[in-house]
Amino acid sequence: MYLGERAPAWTDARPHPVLDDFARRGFHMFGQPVDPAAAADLLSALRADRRYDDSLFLSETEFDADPQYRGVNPRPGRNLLEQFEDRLGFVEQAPQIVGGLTALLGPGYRIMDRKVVCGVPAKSIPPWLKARIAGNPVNNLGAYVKPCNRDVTYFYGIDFHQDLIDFKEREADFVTLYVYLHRVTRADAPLFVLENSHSLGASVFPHDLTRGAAPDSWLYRNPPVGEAMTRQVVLTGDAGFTAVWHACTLHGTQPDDGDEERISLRYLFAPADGLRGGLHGVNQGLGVPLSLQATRVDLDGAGAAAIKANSVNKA
Ligand SMILES: O=C(O)CCC(=O)C(=O)O
Repeated sequence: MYLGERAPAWTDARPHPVLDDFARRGFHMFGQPVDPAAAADLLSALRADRRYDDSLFLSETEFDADPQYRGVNPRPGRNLLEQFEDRLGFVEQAPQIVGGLTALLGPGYRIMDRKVVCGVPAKSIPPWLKARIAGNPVNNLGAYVKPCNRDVTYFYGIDFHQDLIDFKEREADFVTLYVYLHRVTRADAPLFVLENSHSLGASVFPHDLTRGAAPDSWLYRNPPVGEAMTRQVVLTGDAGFTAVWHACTLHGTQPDDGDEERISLRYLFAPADGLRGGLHGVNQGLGVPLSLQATRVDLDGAGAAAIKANSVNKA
């Protein structure tokens, strides 16, 4: 049962930069990275576990014999990060992260999900697959990797979307935290975030985005709520760089053109049952709908892409 509307408010009288950023921008970049040495250690262990190359993938014949588009992401019991739970304190106990998440969600917030996300470089994608997925808005490659590799989420870019996309009928009461385990440059499929896009609330994917006249600007329309001119911010950073965003903030990635895969950690955090944190105040201030009956219209009945369109690749 969802208790959000009846939950008692937890308030911390002290302002916190993460709340100010959430209200104004819809995301926050932590000024202090999480421990880069611990990030590098975890990265080495993850890279020792497998090769992030074309050996990840099914052959075209194997895929066509039984295409599976759903249930191909990590889940409890099939999640590579479960092997490394005792090495995640550098993120989960980092004072700046605990402070920011407590300001947003209140004390006792919980992990809804945590997993490894890999941006697969172009050279690792088999040619048959590259041809099939060209121009798709969501290139989550879970359908095409061998079942034993589905303990990680693999992307070859994903168009601007809200993380609410995976949660129909749920309010945007949770946040996403993203941690880079190594240096991420413009060539390594960094996250593109559209500043202030959360202000139009919940919106069905794919989104109505047109390039603006100003560099890096996008006109974002979400009728009947309204429209906003937003600015794209590219999240490049060193090992340990961490950012957190609102579930209605549009973000995406381009295909990885770098020589190496990008390996990151992705968390979802929610308030403890019955509590509301500063995010609730931010959401009240937005004054727009924050949940959807249906979150996307880009898939066919089997879960395969039914449209070819992509904005972030034009960014
Ligand atoms: O890491 C990526 O390439 C995209 C990740 C993303 O946007 C997401 O997981 O919501």
